[in-house]
Amino acid sequence: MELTIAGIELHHVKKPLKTPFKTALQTVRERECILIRTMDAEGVEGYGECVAFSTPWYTEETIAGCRFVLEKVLMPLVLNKTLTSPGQVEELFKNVKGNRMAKAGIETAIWDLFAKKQKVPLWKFIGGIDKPIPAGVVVASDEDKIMEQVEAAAAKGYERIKLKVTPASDRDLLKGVIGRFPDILFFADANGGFDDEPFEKLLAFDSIGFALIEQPFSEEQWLLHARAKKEMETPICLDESIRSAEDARRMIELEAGDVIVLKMGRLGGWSETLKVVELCRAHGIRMWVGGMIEFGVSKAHNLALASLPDISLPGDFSDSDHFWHEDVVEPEIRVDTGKIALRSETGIGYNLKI
Ligand code: OSB
Ligand code: MG
Repeated sequence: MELTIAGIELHHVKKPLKTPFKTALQTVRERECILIRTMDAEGVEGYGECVAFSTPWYTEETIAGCRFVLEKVLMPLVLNKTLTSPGQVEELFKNVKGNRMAKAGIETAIWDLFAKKQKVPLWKFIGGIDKPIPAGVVVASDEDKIMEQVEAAAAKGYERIKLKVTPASDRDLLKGVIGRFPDILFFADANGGFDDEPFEKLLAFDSIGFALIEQPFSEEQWLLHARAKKEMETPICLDESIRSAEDARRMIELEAGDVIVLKMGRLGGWSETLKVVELCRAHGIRMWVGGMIEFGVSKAHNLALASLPDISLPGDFSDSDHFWHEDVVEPEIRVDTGKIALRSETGIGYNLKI
């Protein structure tokens, strides 16, 4: 098959979160993104979402910087090009350093376009299997609201709940929450918050009952993560550190982690993400699909990724109405008894409302 990228449109979106989202690094109150619509010469459309934040607190990129890179650098590299596979986009972008979230916005849109041209759902196009995707939600609030938010999430049927933690978190409170819901899998996410603390502070989180702890130290702290893996029973999961398949290889070589969170924005798109999946499969590393307070386009791509048989842990998959009064896709993403059904429509299976 062959198609020509005839057009690319960028749509800026900014929406308030229903409730502030507190991490060790930042409290997010409103979210911007750039939605990307690409079309081929016959008018078939593919959708992507650039998931950089307004400021560089999670990765170096920003929405303002991404707009520049998209318009001035990346769009000219793909416009009017004829492609035979979406894997070629990576090659067109190879002389552009970094800027993975900007690249992923266009690259994922082109994967959607190819799946639609072939008239198959994206999950099928990438070799996934049709299964209900287990939903997972993140509780990122003040400590006095954790119990009530976990209760609400449990009532909605979420099988997995991720709690944001900092060195100052009340460990007895966390233990109490986890002990109260024995059927729910609890993850901890530190977003690098343990960097400036004595190592023992982290060790004190080992016996709380978390199924894993995500990114205790910041992205470049490979040696500290290797020490954590050696000294702790709780599996160490890397998020921010994994920006490429090379980073995943390094984690495996250095024994710096047990589990990887896949995020297509952070990895630059589908091609690099599928390389990480292959590497983890070969080395028996467990994986799950992470979120970044995303809108429906990105979530739809993430759902397709989670359909791969190698993804063994529940990801960050919440209902559209968890973060948003109104999502950008039609229909909205719905959790039903703890699961999200894959769509049988072609491509990502959701339409853009704009
Ligand atoms: O570290 O996983 C993270 C949100 C923004 C940036 C980074 C992270 C997160 C989350 C939210 O934890 C996950 C979600 O969107 O459900
Ligand atoms: Mg994380």
